[in-house]
Amino acid sequence: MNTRETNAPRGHYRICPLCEACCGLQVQTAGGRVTGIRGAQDDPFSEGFLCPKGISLKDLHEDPDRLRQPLLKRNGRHEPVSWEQAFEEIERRLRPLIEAHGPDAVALSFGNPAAHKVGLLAYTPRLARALGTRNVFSASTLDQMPKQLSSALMYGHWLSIPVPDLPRTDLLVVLGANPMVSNGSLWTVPDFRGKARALRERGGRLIVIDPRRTETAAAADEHLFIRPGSDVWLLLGLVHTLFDEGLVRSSPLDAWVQGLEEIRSAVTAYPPESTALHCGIPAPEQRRIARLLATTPRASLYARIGSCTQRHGTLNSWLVDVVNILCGQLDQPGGAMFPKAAAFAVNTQGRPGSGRGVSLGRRKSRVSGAPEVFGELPMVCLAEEIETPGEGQVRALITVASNPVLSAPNGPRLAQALDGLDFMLSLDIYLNETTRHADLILPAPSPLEDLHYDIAFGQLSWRNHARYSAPVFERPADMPEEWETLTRLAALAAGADWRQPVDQLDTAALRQELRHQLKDSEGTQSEALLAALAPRVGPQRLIDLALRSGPYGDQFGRKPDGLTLDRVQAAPHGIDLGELQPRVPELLRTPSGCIELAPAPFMAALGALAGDAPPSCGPDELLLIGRRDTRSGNSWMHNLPVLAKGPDRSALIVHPDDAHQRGLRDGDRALLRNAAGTSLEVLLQCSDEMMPGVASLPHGWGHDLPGTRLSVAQLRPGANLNALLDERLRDPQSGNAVLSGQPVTLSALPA
Ligand SMILES: Nc1nc2c(c(=O)[nH]1)N[C@H]1C(S)=C(S)[C@@H](COP(=O)(O)OP(=O)(O)OC[C@H]3O[C@@H](n4cnc5c(=O)[nH]c(N)nc54)[C@H](O)[C@@H]3O)O[C@H]1N2
Ligand SMILES: Nc1nc2c(c(=O)[nH]1)N[C@H]1C(S)=C(S)[C@@H](COP(=O)(O)OP(=O)(O)OC[C@H]3O[C@@H](n4cnc5c(=O)[nH]c(N)nc54)[C@H](O)[C@@H]3O)O[C@H]1N2
Ligand code: SF4
Ligand SMILES: [Mo]
Repeated sequence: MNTRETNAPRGHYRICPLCEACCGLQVQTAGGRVTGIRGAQDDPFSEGFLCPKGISLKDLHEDPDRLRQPLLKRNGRHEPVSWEQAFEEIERRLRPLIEAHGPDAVALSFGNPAAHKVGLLAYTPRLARALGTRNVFSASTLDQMPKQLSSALMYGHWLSIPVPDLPRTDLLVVLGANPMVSNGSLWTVPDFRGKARALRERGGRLIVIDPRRTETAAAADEHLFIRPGSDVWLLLGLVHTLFDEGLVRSSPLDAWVQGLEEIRSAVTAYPPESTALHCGIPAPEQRRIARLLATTPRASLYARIGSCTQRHGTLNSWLVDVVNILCGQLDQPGGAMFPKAAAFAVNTQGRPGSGRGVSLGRRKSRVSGAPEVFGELPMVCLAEEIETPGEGQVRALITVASNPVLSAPNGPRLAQALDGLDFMLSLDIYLNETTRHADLILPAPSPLEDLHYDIAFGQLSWRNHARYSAPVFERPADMPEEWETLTRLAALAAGADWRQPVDQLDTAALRQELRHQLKDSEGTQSEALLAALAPRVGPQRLIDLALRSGPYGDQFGRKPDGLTLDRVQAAPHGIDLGELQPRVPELLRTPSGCIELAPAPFMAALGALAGDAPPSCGPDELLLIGRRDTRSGNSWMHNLPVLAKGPDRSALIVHPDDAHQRGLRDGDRALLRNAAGTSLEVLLQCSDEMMPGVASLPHGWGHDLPGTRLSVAQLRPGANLNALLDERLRDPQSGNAVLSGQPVTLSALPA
């Protein structure tokens, strides 16, 4: 570690780990404290942008509630213990469980921040392998698993996800996303607002389709309401129109696309005139959007979480790409393009142009038979796997940066299930709604004490780049880095000696991985690589390896001008690798070497759609959807004063007519109830930004549970949306949770 806090004022470059935008920040420090945080103007990727959450890194660093020591639960109370005691406790409690009940008795739950930290993302797979459990759960199945599945079947890898080439496009249609607030998702695009403004200034158009007139919609040329959970019908209407009106456009991609005729015949049953009845968007509007997408020279359709968290999330994710392909916009400048990450992208590894594709249907979850996808089970199955006795029952849980009590549907059921565990361990920085159930909590350094290189989001970036940031502050002497904690845990889980020096454990694990990946039975190649990477260890060694062997890398000397970690570190704001370039067929990893436009599982699901209808509700009910706020990040940033101040952001928004019908007014407190009779008290906000019949409530609130240590968040706890959502509703193909369009009733509070 080469950074030291000094008393003199100093500027540090830090990549923000708080959302997918990955902004470069300029952190000013003096006397060991943060004195200011700005956007780094010289960052070629984020160009000075930041949002209020970036500024909150100071509050996060200083938050007295942020854990600095392991906490062990004794007689119902969490008390600080040493790291040594903590690991002894894990050894005492976890090993016997594994020995008695086998590896599946331990479940893992990985949360959102685990995707944003190299020490977590690179090391959680090692923990999973060391445990050998099949019970792996993550936030992916509350989020983007449908898109991963559709990308895997279409292009051969689950992270081959096209993103709009916004700087060069003339038309962007946004479906079920609010990038003005979320700052982009499955699309790393700092300053979406500025880029969207530039699009409009050069004569381009932005169209938003959403049950709420969002912040993005308010800044767009057009907004169309869509009924929650009905996107598949709109998308089928668009595809139908493209064939029906002869709008399918040829492109350089045609030679690589397979399945066009299957799609053509499958959509004949879905003219916009009939899909309009389901999605609520009149047929002429659907036809107009299809024409615009097909005839605008450079255009793309982008869809995100609103389109994924539905019963037909996988079909939606697939059809979005089908539209872009039929319009000749995939892989074209100004259309939907595939980034080429400098490191860690599987779609830059192996033989270009074809691959093994993916295997599906390998197994099902024990209790409700939900699908395993990419080695994971749906998060909505976690509670039942803990509760249901029998062979393979989950008896211990390790959460890593995961707060499913607030973030997963039917959180209250899960909270109860957690109390039935024999052992629960949380790697987390707060004593919160989930970790209060843990027997032991292991904290982490603050983001300002941590180095950063983004493993995941280079693969989804608006522009290719390689950026690294060093820790701003040195971490406290007794605080291990997260990769060290995970390395020791993996050793412990595998029955090895976790007291060995952590560097040795890390090297042994990497040696094993290299030998496996390189099919290097003699070990000569692996040893040569390890020698070339020395003396680095930990994440730095993995980053150097990934950069050097990556598509821009120095190939360990074979391309002397190529990237190494030294080179990236030497560039004060990272290295710009230019605008996105066409990547088909090089990117493809399907067995056929083609883009699969009509994968068999999707065609079968489409066949089964006949006679289906979107979520509906009774005359007294509303359909509930979610929302995000600029000053909030999922379930865990409500304890940071700079974000928590100002108006209450946890309100339920409904159309004024829906409120009046129930005798309610803006600012009232009201009762929101689901079909099972669970109810929440909510603050009401009335606005015609809502589609009538639809109510919007943000997730991640409900900080009034006992046993937590969140002194700021507790002051304005908000209500937990997920307490109302039914965890049995899923996308059958990906197992993803259905978070949009569940019916609720709204009424005045009882006197
Ligand atoms: N400030 C802030 N930024 C965040 C986060 C945060 O909590 N706060 N969370 C981060 C995370 S983890 C993610 S995954 C991303 C998500 O990024 P986005 O996908 O942009 O997230 P949302 O803002 O929730 O936008 C989803 C939109 O879908 C709409 N919607 C709901 N139901 C439906 C439907 O049935 N059909 C259609 N078409 N639309 C629907 C909602 O009204 C909402 O506007 O944001 C990330 N960024
Ligand atoms: N109804 C509804 N539910 C949703 C959504 C929705 O739109 N609607 N969105 C879903 C989506 S997209 C997502 S991604 C999930 C997110 O839900 P989760 O995956 O549960 O993630 P967070 O809510 O961000 O909680 C993060 C946890 O990590 C901890 N943490 C923060 N930083 C660190 C760190 O540096 N190290 C460690 N070890 N821990 C840390 C926090 O204290 C917290 O416990 O929520 C999902 N839930
Ligand atoms: S948009 Fe905000 S939270 Fe996201 S990376 Fe940038 S500064 Fe951080
Ligand atoms: Mo997410």
